[in-house]
Amino acid sequence: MEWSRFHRHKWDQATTFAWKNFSSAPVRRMFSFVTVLGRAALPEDKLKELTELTQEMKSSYSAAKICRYDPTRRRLDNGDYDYNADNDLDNDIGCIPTLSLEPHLVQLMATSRDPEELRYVWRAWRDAAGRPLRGKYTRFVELSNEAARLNGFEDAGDFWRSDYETDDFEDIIDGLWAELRPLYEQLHAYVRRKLIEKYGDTIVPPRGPIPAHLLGNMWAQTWTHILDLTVPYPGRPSVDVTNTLRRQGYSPFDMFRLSESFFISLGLEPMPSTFWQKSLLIKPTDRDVICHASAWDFCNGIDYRIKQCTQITMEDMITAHHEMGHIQYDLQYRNQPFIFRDGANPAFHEAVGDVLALSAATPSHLQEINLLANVDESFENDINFLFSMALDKIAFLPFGYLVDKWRWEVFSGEISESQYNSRWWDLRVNYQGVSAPLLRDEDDFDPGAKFHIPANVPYVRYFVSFIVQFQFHAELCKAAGHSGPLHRCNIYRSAEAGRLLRNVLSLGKSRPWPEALSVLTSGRTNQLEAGPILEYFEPLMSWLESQNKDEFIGWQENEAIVLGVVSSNASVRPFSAVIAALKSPSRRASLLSSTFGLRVTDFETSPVLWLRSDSSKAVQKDGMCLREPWNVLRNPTDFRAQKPHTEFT
Ligand code: KAW
Ligand code: ZN
Repeated sequence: MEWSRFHRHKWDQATTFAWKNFSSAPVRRMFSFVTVLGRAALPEDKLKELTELTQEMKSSYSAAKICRYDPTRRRLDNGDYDYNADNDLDNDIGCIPTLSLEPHLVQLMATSRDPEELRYVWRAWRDAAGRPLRGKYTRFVELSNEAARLNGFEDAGDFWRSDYETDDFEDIIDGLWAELRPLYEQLHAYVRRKLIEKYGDTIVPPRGPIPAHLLGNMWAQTWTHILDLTVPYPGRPSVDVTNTLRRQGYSPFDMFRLSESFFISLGLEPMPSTFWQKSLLIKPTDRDVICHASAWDFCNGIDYRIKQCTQITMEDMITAHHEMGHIQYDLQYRNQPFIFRDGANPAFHEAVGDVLALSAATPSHLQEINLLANVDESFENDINFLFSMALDKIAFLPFGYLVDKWRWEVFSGEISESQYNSRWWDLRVNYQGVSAPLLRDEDDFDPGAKFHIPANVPYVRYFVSFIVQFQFHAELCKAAGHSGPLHRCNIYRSAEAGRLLRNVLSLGKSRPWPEALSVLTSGRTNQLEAGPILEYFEPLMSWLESQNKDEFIGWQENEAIVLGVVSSNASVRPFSAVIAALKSPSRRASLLSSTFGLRVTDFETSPVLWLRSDSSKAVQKDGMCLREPWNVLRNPTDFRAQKPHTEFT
């Protein structure tokens, strides 16, 4: 509130000038930033409401906890977890939710290979973190739009996109995704096959989207934690150094020191002493904190901090580099005028630490710092390394894109409140090729179960970052005199690479980002380009294509495998028709024996259906015709409006 008042005061002063006619371009640029008020444009009462709303959503998300999975209880006859009973039972036995996202659920999603347990955790997290936010989010959207419109933008999405200072931003990223999608589809098809080998084709559909709970991550956004299930050439030294870090007794501070040493090796800034005194690098045990990693610039030239509930894992070591990249950028532009102390665009800020991590994670560097035994530069080792990088960098892309695609459409009104969740899943299926492992409906609010939605942090920055960081990598490698394939480049100790990086970062936001790209590339380009990331992964792309020769590439939505939970008052067709059939023992038997994907146990006691739908294959059996496109089942609120698709004759 204090900041908003100050900002409004500065705005009052700035708008008295006819600044658009000023001759100095940097001064015009300064004015163009100061004269956008953001949410401070709202009247006092609404500003307060919006601020409190955001705070509440963030706290609610951060305090969310779930109960432990108990495989000995609450199971149905067929072994499935009994979702309908769990709330009642929770009350009966007084379960106290104790598991928080970081570290418990992150670790569970990463390491559990029990699909029942994974599905329980996946759902319980969304019940605890997403659902309660739905109402608040609706109001939040209204107020955010109101603020954006007071600033002359069409809506809050339009306002966010203005950070990128270009009119065709959506077309640009759409084009980048189109270039990268073939690589994603190859990775997707290969991973799907490996998951079928592990879990079977009754859980993972050979031509369908991958169930979202099996990819090692709560949001299926990066897939590095299923490397063990998918590694191209098993039996070689793992490029995941988690165990080595633990064996060598690394502490969170050691991991940040390690990251710092990489920055210093390039001739960049060490962390100031206050950083080491005031950062919070270990999760406190005496209170709830927002564990999602963040980096803070207190704008006084001395105080810079990171907050991260650091675990000793390779993933968190990479995150340490990522967060320290934010601080390094802050340090590099600290001598700019206040208004220019920011990234050239939000994606640049996200990219800095990742650029270093691209070198730091190479097998040759890990050897150099004693985290990996000798690895020869064989084809197989290269593919293993590239594959593990792809589980991070390529798997992430569609998620990085769709989160804000969803928000832009919510802000513009294209997605109404009654479609929040179904449209989220449309995007998840279409872009990522992942499906909800069980039915979702419009009481759920699955976007809210991802930090950046309640915390109101724009997300497309990560998509752009994941592309532009490879442009950085390629240029810094050139500066460092690297020759050979891009994925083997390690810029450690290169003063030349450090100098080039410093030149770009120290500009802050004083010039439009295309100029910063121009500095980076010595004038070769001022645009976002997919070329370098494609070049980096080229050997993997060829390998995946050869592995996937006989594979179905892509996914058909109606092949998804979904666990449907049918409530007993399902009076609506098509479920009512299914239920009627299930209540008749003879019909039930025929359904049970069917191979086309409807599996049920005793319906009277366990109203749970396994549905594998396929509208292209209408099933005729014992006089029954069952036709059930998955998109009808996925969203019960949807199908109420539609003509029933299921016929029992
Ligand atoms: C990701 C990014 C890099 C490497 C691996 C990754 N895996 C997934 C991601 C994307 C994303 C995620 O977790 O979904 N990563 C983050 O959210 C890292 C956190 C952050 O460093 O980006 C942080 C988010 C944040 C913003 C505002 C308040 C609280 C948290 N951003 C910053 O701290 C930050 C600091 C300075 C300038 C801009 C942003
Ligand atoms: Zn970040």
